[in-house]
Amino acid sequence: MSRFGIGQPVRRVEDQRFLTGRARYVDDIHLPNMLHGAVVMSPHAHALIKSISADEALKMPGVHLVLTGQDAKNDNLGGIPPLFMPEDMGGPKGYRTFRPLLEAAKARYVGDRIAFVVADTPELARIAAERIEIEYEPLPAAVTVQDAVKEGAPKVWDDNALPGNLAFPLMMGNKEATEQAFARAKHVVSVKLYNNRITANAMEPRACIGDYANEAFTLYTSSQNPHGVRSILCGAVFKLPEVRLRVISPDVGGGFGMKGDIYPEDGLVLWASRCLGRPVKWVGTRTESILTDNHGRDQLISAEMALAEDGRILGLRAQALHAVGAYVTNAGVVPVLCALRNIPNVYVVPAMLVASKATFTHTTPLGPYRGAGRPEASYVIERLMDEAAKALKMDPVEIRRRNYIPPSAMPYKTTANWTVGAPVGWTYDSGDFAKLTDRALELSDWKGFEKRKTESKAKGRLRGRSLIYYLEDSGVFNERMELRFDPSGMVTIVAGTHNHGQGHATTYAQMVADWLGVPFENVRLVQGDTDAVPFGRGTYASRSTMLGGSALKGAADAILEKARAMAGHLLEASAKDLEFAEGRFKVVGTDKSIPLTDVAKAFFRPVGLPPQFSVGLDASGSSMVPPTFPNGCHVCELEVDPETGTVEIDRYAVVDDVGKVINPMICHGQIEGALAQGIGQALMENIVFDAESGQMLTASFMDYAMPRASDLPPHYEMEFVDVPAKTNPLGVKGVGEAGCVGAPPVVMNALLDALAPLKVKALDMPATPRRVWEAIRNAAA
Ligand code: MCN
Repeated sequence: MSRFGIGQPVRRVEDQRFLTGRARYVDDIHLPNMLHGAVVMSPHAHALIKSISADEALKMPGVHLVLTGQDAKNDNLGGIPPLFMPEDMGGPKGYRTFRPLLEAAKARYVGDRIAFVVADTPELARIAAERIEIEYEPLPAAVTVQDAVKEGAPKVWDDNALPGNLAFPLMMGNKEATEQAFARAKHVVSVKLYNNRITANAMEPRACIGDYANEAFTLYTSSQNPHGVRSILCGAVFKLPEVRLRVISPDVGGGFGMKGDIYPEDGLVLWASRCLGRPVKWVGTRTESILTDNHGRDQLISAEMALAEDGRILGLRAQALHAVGAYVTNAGVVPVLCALRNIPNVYVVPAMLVASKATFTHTTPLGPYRGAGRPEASYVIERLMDEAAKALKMDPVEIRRRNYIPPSAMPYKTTANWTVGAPVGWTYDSGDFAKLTDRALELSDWKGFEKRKTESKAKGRLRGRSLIYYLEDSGVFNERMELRFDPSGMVTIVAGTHNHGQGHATTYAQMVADWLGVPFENVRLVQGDTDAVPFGRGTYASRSTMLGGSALKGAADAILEKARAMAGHLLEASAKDLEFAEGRFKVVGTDKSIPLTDVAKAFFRPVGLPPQFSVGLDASGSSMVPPTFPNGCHVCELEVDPETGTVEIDRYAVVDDVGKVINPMICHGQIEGALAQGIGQALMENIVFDAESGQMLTASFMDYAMPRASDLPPHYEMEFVDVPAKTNPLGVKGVGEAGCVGAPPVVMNALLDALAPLKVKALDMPATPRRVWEAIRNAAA
C-alpha cells in the first residue's frame, strides 16, 4: 500500500495555504472599479412597508444606487423558490414561497431584505443605509412554532390557505399497526422535547461580488454549491440561459449546510452591477450572519414508545412541529423530512406513525445545518430508549442490544410495514451495531464508571454516563467528476463537488494516486467555477466521498481504458495483452512496460499520432449510487457541579462505521469538528427570539455561546470499524455529519443520569448552567 494511497493518514495538502494566510476568500478579491453594497434589513418581525424614501441617502457623495422591492418588480426579477416541496416527490401539498431579492410590501422577519444601497466604500454604504427612510406599520408576529399554529395567530403568508401557518405536512408509517402495538404494550414511555434552534457561524461570513459586463454576469460567492446557485439565479430570478452567468466559489471558510443555499445578496450584487456597470461587493457582518444565515433545528416533538415485557420495541408514534421560518428555503424540506424518516435508527421498530407540521414563523428561515434532521431523529429515539430502560429497570445498553437490527437482516427495509409515506424510508445495506457497541464499551472503560462516580462524589460532583447509538443517511443526487492529464503527465481532478474544509484535495488525490499509480503530489484539484467545471452538485449531505469518489472511479476507469489502447500502440502489442499495475501497462509474460504518465504524454504529440487517438487524455465519470448509512456508538461521561449547574464532559468515546476509511486523520477531524457542534447544541448554543416582538436576542457572540476548547472534552477516544457499504464501488459511507448526530442525545442522557439522584427527570437543550441549576432547585422543591 502506498504511503499516499487509500487508507493512509495523509496530511492535508490544502493546509499550508490556509495556515499561512494564502487562502483566497471572496473578501480577498478586489476587482477594478468595485463598489460596495449594504442591505437594509427589516427591524420588525412583521410589518407593512408603507413607504420608502431614498432621497437623503442618494444625496450623499459617493452613493451610487438604492434598490427597493418595487424596483425588483419593475425589473421583472423573480423570487427564489425552494428546490423541491413534498408534493414534487408525491407527498402532500404545501405552500411554496418565492422569496424576492427585496420585499416590496411586507417584512416577515427581523432581517428581511428591504433595500440595497451601493456606495464607494462599505462604510459609506452602511451609513447611507441608515439614511433611507422607511415607514413601517408593525403587525403582531408569530414567533414560536407553538404560537404560530394557534387559531387566530398572525399569518406569515396571507394567501396561504393551509391552516395554522402550515408550510407542509408530512406523515409516515402505519396507523393501524401502531394503534395495535400500543394497545398490547406492557410499557409505554414518552418524551416531549424541544430541539433548539442553532446557527452555523461559519468562520467566513457570507460574501459575494457581482460583476456584469458584455451582457454576462460573474458572481463570486462563498457557496457550497456554485452550479446550484447558477441554476436558481438564472432559472428563477434573472430568467437567463445559464451560459450568461459564471459562478465562482473560491476558498470557502466553512459552510456546514448553511452555504448550500442561494441568498438574496447573491442576486442583489448582480442586479446592482447590471444597473451600474461596475462590480459590487457585499460582505456580511457577524450580526447580519447570525440574523440571516439559514438556521438549523427548531423542532418541538412529542413521542411515545410502546414496549413488550422483555424490552422489545412494539411501536412508536410522534408528532412534531418543525419551524421553517418565514420562507421555505432551497432545501428547507430536508431537515423536516429527515427528522422523521430517521427515527427508527438502528432498531427493529415493527410499527410506527410519525408526523410533522412544517410551520411558518416570523423568524429567520431554517435549512439544512450539519446533520439536517438526523440529529433531531436520533435525539428523539435515543432519549426514548433511555426512558424505556428506566421504566423497565433494564440496563440501557442491554435494551438497545435487544432491539438492534442484526447484520443478518441486511439489507433491511425500514418501510416494510409502512402504509403512508412509504417511498421515503430507507433500505440499510450494512451495519454491525453490536460489534461497535462492544468496542465502544471497551474504549470508554464502561466498567470503571462506578469507581469514577465515587471519586466524583467525594468532590461534591455528580457523575453521569450514557451510551447511545446513531445511524444517519448520507449522500443524495448524482455527481460528475473529470480527470485530465496535462502534456507533462500531471493529473487534474475537475470536481463537481465543492470542498470547503473537508480535505477533498487530499482524499481525492489519494484515490487517484491509488487507482492510476501516479505520484500523489502530481494530482491537483479544480473546483468551484462553473466555467472550469462543466457540471456538479456541490458538497452537502456527506455526499462527496461516496458520490464524488464513485464518479471519480468511473473517470479513472475510463482513463485506463483510453490509455490502454495507446499503450498497446506504443508497446506494439495488442491492448488485450496488457495488464495495468502500479502505474504501468505491461505486456503480459514479457518485461516490456510503460508508465501511464508516458502514455498520457503520447496523447499530446503534435505529430505522429494515429488518427484513432484524440488529442489529450481525459475522461469523465458519473455516479448515481443510493444513500449510505454511517452509524456509530457514542459514550459520554460527565460531571455536574450541583452548586452551580456547570457541566464538564470528562470522557467521550466514539466508534464509527463510515465504511471504508479513505483518510483516517481527516475522518478523525471531521468527527471531532461535528462533535464540537453537537456538544455545543446540547450545552450552550441557542438562538433566542423575544416571543412577542420577534427580535433576536442572540445576534452576536456576546449572546450566542459558541463552544470553546475549554468547553469540550480534553480528549476523544475515537476508532473506526470498517463495515464496507455494499452500494458503491468504494465501499465508503459519509463521515462529515456523523459527530453531531450522536452528540446531543449522549450528552443529554448522561446529564439526566447524573441528575437522577436529585430526581431531575427532564431537561431541554441547551443545558446551560442556569437551566441545570434551576432543574435541580425545582426538583428539590
Ligand atoms: N472521508 C474519508 N473516508 C470516508 C468518508 C469520508 O476519508 N469513508 C473523508 C472525505 O474524503 C472528505 C471528508 O472525509 O475529505 C468528508 O467526506 P464526506 O463524509 O463525504 O462529506 P463531504 O465531503 O460531502 O462534506 C460534507 C459534510 C457536511 S454535510 C457538512 S455540513 C460539513 C462537513 O462535511 N461541513 C463542513 N464537514 C465540514 N468540515 C469543515 N471544515 N467545514 C464545513 O463547513
